[in-house]
Amino acid sequence: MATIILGAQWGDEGKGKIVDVLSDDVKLCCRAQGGHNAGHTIVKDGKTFDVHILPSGVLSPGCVNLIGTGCVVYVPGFFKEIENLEKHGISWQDRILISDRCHVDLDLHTKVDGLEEVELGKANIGTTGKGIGPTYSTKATRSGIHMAEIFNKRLFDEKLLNLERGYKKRYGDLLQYDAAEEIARFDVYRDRLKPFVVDQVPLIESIVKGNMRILVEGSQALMLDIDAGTYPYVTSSNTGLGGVFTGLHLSPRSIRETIGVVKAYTTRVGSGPFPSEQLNEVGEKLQKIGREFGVTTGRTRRCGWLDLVVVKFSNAINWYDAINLTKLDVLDTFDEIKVATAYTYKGQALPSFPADLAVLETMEVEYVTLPGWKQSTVGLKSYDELPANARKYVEFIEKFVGVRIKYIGTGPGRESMIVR
Ligand code: 2SA
Ligand code: GDP
Ligand code: MG
Repeated sequence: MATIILGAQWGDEGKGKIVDVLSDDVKLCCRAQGGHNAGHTIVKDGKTFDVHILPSGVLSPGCVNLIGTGCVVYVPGFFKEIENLEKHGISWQDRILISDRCHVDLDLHTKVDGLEEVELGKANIGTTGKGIGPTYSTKATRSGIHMAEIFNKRLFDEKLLNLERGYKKRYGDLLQYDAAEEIARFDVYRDRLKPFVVDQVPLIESIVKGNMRILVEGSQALMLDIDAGTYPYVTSSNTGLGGVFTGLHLSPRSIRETIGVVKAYTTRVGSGPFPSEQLNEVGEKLQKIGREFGVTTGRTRRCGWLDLVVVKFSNAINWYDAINLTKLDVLDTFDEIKVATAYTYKGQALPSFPADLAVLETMEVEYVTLPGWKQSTVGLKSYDELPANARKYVEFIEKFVGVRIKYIGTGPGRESMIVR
């Protein structure tokens, strides 16, 4: 049976931490979508560890980790992460698998990602520059290369050169790319990759039929979902519940629990609408205390109050059984805490998060103000220890969204967690 962990806002809610905590007891931890654009941080025994394409279950010794079919894989980045595990003395042998149906994110895609952003000018998406959009694009136009094809050199080389030819037609000399160099690198990767690449279909089937536990780690978050998010300011995969089924071929009947990860305030990295953004000292304070920097790119994350319209919207799509509220401790020093509870447009309350960017730009956001608790919650492990106003904050969210808050984060370390 599968436990599914999904980001409920614009990402970086702290998915890595809960996945690490829960992966102690599971047989298989899987990523279903995205690529090395993701940055998931785990703090264990005081040491900080970031993963990008590897699932966060990799730090749990008994857990096998699968990069599922719906993911895109940048092979040099994959090996760099393996080397990082070795550097930290983490054993990984026989515990890391890649689906043979994953699409390959080439250096060529990375270059094209950069060119597309330049082409968009001021309207750029603010991508991570990791080639994610172009790789999903070539997958959809059926010109991409999937993992299994790496092992047929003639086919791989031919497809890569075809892709290069197509992009050259579009970008001419703006595309500075050395196909021969990338081909030569794959000549080396070919043998190194072989032991990692598997057919995930019988693997998932045997784990589900054997009644073993699976943990699914979402990357990015619902508001960056290509269908449900703030399009076009989204990533190129289905980051919501749907992506789990297409990316892993799991049956909906095998879901045990879906957990939405909600940061106690909101952040967003990259361009696009952000109704509760605070371009003032509140935003700066959240950014500073919360150490809100991109794990993959180092970019400063935009910050604002918790937006419950967003959380309700993501719950309407992902159907959370429980919420993990993270980074509650970051709010410890605020006198008052605001929470966005409604949007109004032309004097009318909007029923849900709107699709139209023009509406998002001009609508008004309504807030409820709650008293702060002005007391440290850092490292607290039991709900009763929380100050009364912190409990009121938690219960306000719970009641508004209608989902039980089962886990509460009170610090980056895996031990700083309240389980209710
Ligand atoms: P892309 O590169 O095509 O997926 O970018 C499209 C949008 O998706 C956003 N995106 C992310 N948002 C939050 N966190 C992500 N991972 C890194 C992190 C981000 C970083 O954990 O901090 O280091 O900058 C992530 N990955 C993609 C992206 O910002 C675009 O808005
Ligand atoms: P992810 O992409 O959802 O896995 O989240 P990131 O790792 O990109 O960003 C979350 C950041 O918050 C990381 O630096 C975590 O170590 C940190 N973090 C997670 N939970 C908590 C918490 O409850 N309190 C504090 N202070 N930090 C946390
Ligand atoms: Mg992240």
